[in-house]
Amino acid sequence: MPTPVLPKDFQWGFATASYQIEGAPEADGRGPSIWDTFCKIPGKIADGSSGAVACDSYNRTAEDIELLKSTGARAYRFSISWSRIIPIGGREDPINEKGIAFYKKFVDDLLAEGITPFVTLFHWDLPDGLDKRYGGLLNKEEFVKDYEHYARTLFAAMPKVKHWITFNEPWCSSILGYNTGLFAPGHTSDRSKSPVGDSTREAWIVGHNLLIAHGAAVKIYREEFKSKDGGEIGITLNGDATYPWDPNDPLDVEAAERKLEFSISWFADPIYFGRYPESMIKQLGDRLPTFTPEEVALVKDSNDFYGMNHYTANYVKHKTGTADPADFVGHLDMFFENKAGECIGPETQSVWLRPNPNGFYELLKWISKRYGGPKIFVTENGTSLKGENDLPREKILDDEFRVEYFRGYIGALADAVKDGVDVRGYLAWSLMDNFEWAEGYETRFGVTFVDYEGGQKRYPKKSAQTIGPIFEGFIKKE
Ligand code: GBH
Repeated sequence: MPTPVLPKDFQWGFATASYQIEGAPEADGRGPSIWDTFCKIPGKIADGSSGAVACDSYNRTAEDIELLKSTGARAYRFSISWSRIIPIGGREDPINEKGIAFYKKFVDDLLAEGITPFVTLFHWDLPDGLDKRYGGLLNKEEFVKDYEHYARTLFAAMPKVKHWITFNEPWCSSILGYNTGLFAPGHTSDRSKSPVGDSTREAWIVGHNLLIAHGAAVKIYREEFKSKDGGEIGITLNGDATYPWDPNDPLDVEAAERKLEFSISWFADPIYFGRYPESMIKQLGDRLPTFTPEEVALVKDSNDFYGMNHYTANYVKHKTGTADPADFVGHLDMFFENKAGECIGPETQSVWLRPNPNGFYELLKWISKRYGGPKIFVTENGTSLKGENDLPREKILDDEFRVEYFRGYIGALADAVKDGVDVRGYLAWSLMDNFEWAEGYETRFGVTFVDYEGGQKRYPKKSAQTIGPIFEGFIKKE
């Protein structure tokens, strides 16, 4: 029997993101996003696909809510497509009332079923108009003002939303969008992949701009909405756990810590302490932007909660010599095996993902300690399965590996709470199989199978029915 350690009102449920599930890119006046544009470039998406249809969720909100109800979920995290709200994107561009009406109704429908909405304002699908007009995320002056306007429009339209997330994984928007070029808009120094980009500089500028935009939106929410609407707002950061490759080598121990700083503290240190981590300043020098005093005032203390996305872990080995100017991990190597030859976890369909629940426990403790015990919502956690897409449907529905993943990770979460970490919610990734960005549809993360060949029909997998009972065992009854 599990010990009930989680608070009575613990918010557990599932997560998705607009471009990954909605489809309907031209419905009701939506404008194009940078992902619509990126998917059209040959070679960028593994199976040559796009989010043009995806799960067709724009036309199936009632079905998705039924799906949530069937799992017993208490909460649902989804993101809003900016270009449905403001098709071109800018503060002087026309607002699309139909887009607002769609999300307002969705929130009302969720609340009518007793499901708490967690709303992400930005999950990577920047209006293409802003990228074309002024360089999108690279342009601090314009982007911050446009994001403020977009955020304020939604805060005003949806007072019933009590949990706002400003940005999903700014690390990905910065590094994958502007260093490796794996994600839209695909900037990189590698001229065989992109005609534009400087991997040594742009990502750090974009990260800085996202931090300022986050701080600006939080200020607006706190000053204009919080007292009457009573909600809370924070940012969601990704971060994989780390272990030293050789625990007896102090340089590997240091590198494992540095890897966390380059992924998590890049954003969390400015938000909790008002400055970038020393390790980043040291390695990046003047390529890392500096905060003006006004920017520090905006960014410091701008989280009502810490949104944590977490999937996997790595063994980390220090590198010698000077860092490559395009390096973004902290001048180190990552492995799935340590010096003793121990394997971190079994293979999945995602090359970067190996289940390691203990890493989740360790990282929850690390975040809690470093940032003074913040209230944490785990806003994503989940896994793909090696070869899942090649199995017949009946086999896909029997996803024991994913069930085990959730059992391990939720158990680790409960242990961390028992040991003093303040976790208030958990949203599994994902409610259903969906467009897995550059991996297309070949990689599935859903607790629900989506039949892309059969009219996007949904079939719950075994894992859809197991998260609820696991949580109910850990949640206090009073
Ligand atoms: C999340 O990111 C996203 O928020 C979500 O949209 C997505 O569907 C889900 O994960 C599953 O992938 O290519 O070797 O450089 C997870 C964090 C961080 C995982 C970057 C992949 C890229 C490793 N991601 N990482 S690599």
